[in-house]
Amino acid sequence: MSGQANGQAKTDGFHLVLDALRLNGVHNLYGVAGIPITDLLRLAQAEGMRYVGFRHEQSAGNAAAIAGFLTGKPGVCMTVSAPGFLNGLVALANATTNCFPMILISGSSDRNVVDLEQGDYEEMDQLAAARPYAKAAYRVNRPQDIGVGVARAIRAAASGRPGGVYLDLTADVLGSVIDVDTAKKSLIEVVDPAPAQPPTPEAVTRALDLLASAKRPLVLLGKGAAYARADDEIRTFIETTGVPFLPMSMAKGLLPDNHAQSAAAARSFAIGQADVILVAGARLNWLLSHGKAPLWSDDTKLIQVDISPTEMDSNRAIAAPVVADITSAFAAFNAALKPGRITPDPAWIDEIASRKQKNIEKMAARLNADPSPMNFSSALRAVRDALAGTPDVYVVNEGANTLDFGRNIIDMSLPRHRLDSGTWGVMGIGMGYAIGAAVETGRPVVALEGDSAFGFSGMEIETICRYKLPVVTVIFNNNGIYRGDPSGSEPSPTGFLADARYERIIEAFGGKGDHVTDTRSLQQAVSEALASGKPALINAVIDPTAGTESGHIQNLNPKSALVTA
Ligand code: ADP
Ligand code: TZD
Ligand code: MG
Repeated sequence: MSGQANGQAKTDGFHLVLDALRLNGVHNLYGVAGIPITDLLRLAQAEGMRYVGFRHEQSAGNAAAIAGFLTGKPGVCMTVSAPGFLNGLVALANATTNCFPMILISGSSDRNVVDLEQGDYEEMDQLAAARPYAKAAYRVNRPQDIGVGVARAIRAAASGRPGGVYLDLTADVLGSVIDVDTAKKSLIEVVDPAPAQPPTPEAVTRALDLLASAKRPLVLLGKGAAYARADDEIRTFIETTGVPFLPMSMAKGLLPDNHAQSAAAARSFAIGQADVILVAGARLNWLLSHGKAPLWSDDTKLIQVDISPTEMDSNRAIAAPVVADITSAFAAFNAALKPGRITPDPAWIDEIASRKQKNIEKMAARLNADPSPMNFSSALRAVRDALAGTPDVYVVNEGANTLDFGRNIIDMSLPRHRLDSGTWGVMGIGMGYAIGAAVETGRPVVALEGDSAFGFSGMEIETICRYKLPVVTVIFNNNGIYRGDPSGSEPSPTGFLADARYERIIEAFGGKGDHVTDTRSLQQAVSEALASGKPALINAVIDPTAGTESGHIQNLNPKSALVTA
């Protein structure tokens, strides 16, 4: 705390905000500097906090959001007023959509001017703008309320279903001076910010009874299960019961993808034919076809474990709802399991195994081909081989084909190591997630980026080089969104400049750039870049005709009988 005035020890809003955050275990900040937060960020650094400065608030916000997913504590992003806030708001909304705990703190202009719309510098009613896109939104109007504001933001972000919280700090509050004694008393150390929510015994019995009645049971794990850090409880349950499991994209690695009970290579068959499915930490949204035909059978009975009570029955009937946190729920399941009570029919296990085998063989033929130019399968096989033996590398993945092929080809063996476009299928998370993961974990990150996807946050390559982060970005360069244009044609809505030399972007900032056209060079470039621990960007040239429109979700494009193009 700072200075003296009139013989009394004084502090100010700047100091108090940082004191409140540190008291609650926040030591990393992500953001972009400017009025009115520049001094706040300088002070944070001076006081030993880690501040990572970005080129665009959306990436800073994405870094904070993924920090939340990776640590289980809200990640914090700081922005300037109006436009900086709005840039960060996309990331806040994305965090809320994905159930990641995050706090967006923005400085705001003087209330007396903003509220009368008198045209202040960067004027905007940020609180009102944030509210529809955040789990909660608060404004601090007096320095003695900073402690409460931060405490409320932390609780709202982390408890129950996690999400993004907006905290508005007026320029006035930041600059206000108050007594150290008053300030100290106003701070709150949040006790138990994400309290356990154990299931009721009835819910546990109902769920296990239903699972025990099943011949063809299946467990479906979502990123909420990964977030819950119930790694041991889930693994024990699955291995004790012998029930096959399927991970959603960001739940990959909760159990290793090469686990004998993984049904991932027989996904449609397993979902379609199961008689009871236990869904844990996954919503039955578009990513799961809303739990409806043709992927799902109407006869399948569902158990759902989720911390949010209103998730139950949201898309189809849930026969056995278990409203609880996943760690408590699986601990309760394990405690109540009687040996031999839940036993999948051996024919079911055999059927899944033989489907898996067939699909793996089919995929192997595609993976082993070595076309020139490379396609998505061959290039991702090269990346997979480069990653083999280094399970503790974080994988960030966005794009359309790059994402869909990447999810299937790159196996994960550790939980919370795959970070991707998530619930919105959003582009632009790549560099922010990569930076957040590198900063929070200190581990290497490989970002597998469609050339379009990369463009949304590509300037953050400078950030990666500035902080010397071990991030290896691989651009799957097929000259466009889904595909490239034929040479000589006018640029189409999806086509980009042919043969763009993305690797030169990182060279401008002193990083290592590579331009590769074959699988052997790609594998070698990824291996070397990871071993160096230094920023690298590999421009992998992919056949511009290799991708399909919209990747695996072409069916979601609206169709009209009148449009034939
Ligand atoms: P995916 O995209 O992997 O299918 P979703 O993001 O759709 O996963 O679903 C995550 C779900 O997990 C949300 O419904 C959320 O409420 C739930 N969830 C998050 N954390 C926990 C937790 N600790 N315990 C139980 N459920 C949780
Ligand atoms: N804008 C935002 C923020 N998110 C989006 N998902 C889109 C636009 C639409 N979109 C997709 O859904 S995928 C994609 C866009 C623009 C890019 C696909 O091209 P890519 O990947 O180069 O990243 P592939 O490998 O060429 O398919
Ligand atoms: Mg592309």
